[in-house]
Amino acid sequence: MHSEVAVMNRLFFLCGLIGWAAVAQAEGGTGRTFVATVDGNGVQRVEVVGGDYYFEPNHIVVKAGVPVELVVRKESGFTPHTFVMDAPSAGMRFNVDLGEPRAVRFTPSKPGVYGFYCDKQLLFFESHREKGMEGTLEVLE
Ligand SMILES: [Cu+2]
Repeated sequence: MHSEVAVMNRLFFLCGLIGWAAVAQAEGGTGRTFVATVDGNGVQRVEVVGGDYYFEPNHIVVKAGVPVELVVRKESGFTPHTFVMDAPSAGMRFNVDLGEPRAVRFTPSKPGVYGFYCDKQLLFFESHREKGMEGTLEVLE
């Protein structure tokens, strides 16, 4: 009986945690969402900055089948960073060294949620990705 109560309490506690995490995510507590619009040339322009150890914005929403011009650059600092997208099935595969602003052009071919990240890692330390340098590109129909 007692153990059942303990299990129920634990379940309630977990549900609370998950609810809290969902709210924190929706409020963008650790990042920002950018919803791309299609400009006069029919291109979705997106700018992303990478730094120690984040991408801003870290949640990008684009439309499928419309060209994207993604301009990536690095926040000042000595730590090298990259922007890696590895979703060849959706027409998106590139690995860019961040520095001066650089444009990457692609057309997302398939709706879905795709992760991007920095693939740098210093020796045996945590990778930049593990330190939070990652984000999601959401491709809508
Ligand atoms: Cu990095």
